[in-house]
Amino acid sequence: MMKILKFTAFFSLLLVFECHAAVLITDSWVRAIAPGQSVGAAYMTLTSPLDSTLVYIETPAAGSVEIHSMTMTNNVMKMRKLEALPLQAGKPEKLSPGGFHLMLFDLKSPLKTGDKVAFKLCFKDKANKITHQNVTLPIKEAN
Ligand SMILES: [Cu+2]
Repeated sequence: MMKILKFTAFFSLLLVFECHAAVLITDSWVRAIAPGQSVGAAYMTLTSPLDSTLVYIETPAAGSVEIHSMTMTNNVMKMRKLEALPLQAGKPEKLSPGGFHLMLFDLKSPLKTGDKVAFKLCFKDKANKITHQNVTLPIKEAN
């Protein structure tokens, strides 16, 4: 009896840890683009319960995905590729038009409003452990 209880307690701890380790992904969407364009953008708010880093993103919809920052310098918009996006525990990191975004290159097909795009996000924790999260984003018009 004792053994079973101990095992159950251990297992619940594992479950709790797993749940808490997941990054909360909200306000996520992909910008609709006209046919013929090969580059797109995706946005989302990432809230990690623990210090973590977004290190890699992939989607079957694009050949490659990069993390970009966008800044205004002397009225000129500048985009810069980031190798990774650090996430502070509990602090929402917003990827939105005019700021951080995911840039989608070599799009396989047009991004039409109403369709959905699947993404796989890879996060690295402080112990360098990599975890993956799958998320599906709706395609919307930018307002
Ligand atoms: Cu960009």
